[in-house]
Amino acid sequence: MSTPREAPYPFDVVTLFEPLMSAYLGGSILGRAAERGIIEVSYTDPRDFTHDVHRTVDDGPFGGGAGMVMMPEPLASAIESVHARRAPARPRVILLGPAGRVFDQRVAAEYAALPGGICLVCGRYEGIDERIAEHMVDEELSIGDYVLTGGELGAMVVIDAVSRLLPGVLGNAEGAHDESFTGTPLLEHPQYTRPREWRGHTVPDVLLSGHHAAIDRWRQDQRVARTRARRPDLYARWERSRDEEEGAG
Ligand code: 21W
Repeated sequence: MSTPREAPYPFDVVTLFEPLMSAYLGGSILGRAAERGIIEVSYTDPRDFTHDVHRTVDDGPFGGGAGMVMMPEPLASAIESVHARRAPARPRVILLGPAGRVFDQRVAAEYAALPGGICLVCGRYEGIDERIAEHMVDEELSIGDYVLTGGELGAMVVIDAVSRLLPGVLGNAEGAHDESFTGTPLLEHPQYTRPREWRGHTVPDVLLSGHHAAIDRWRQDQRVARTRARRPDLYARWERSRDEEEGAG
């Protein structure tokens, strides 16, 4: 998965809305991971790099049109201050935006393995000046085909998905090992807990049988059937990788 590290995994976030993000990321499992020194999330506000009394970070678009565009200089200075603070490490600079490569579990694993961590740049308003994307950013990343009001939710999605891949973030050492989208891309089997009968609905008998081989077989059948029914795209990928394995072996 990812190599063990002695220093915390460094996340940097360039955002106008630190309170919004730290309220979420400071709680729950990620807050505990930060307290335990497994991750470190630092925030940089482009507004701190303005020089006018209004601390202006946006302006209307050249060529006309509705909405505001984030100006290049405050963003550039914010990104440069991250590099200065992290040097000699070189975090990958990732711009969150709807036109980027689409985030998935493979991208999360790729980021988790980066020794220098990642710097997530969030835009607000109608986006940012294109020259930042061209000259200050290593790659652009989308979290899916829908339109948000800014990059902060995207950055939080990335931090959450990357963090849970780091050793020690989840309770057990095995952690994220056996789940959907890692290894064979199948969905998970259904799971049940007590009571055995809830409002007249029972738990599948095989799960109460104590027959572990039968349980494993049932779970695998469920994963295949559910993936075929709900995610034909993933099912096709799984069939291909299975056929390739058979061809090679
Ligand atoms: C929405 C930024 C629309 C830019 C004409 C030319 C981050 C996001 C975002 C946003 C535009 C992500 C324009 C999936 C998302 C994000 C705000 C483009 C400007 N008009 N993943 N250019 N979807 N969204 N419009 O929206 O920042 S990750």
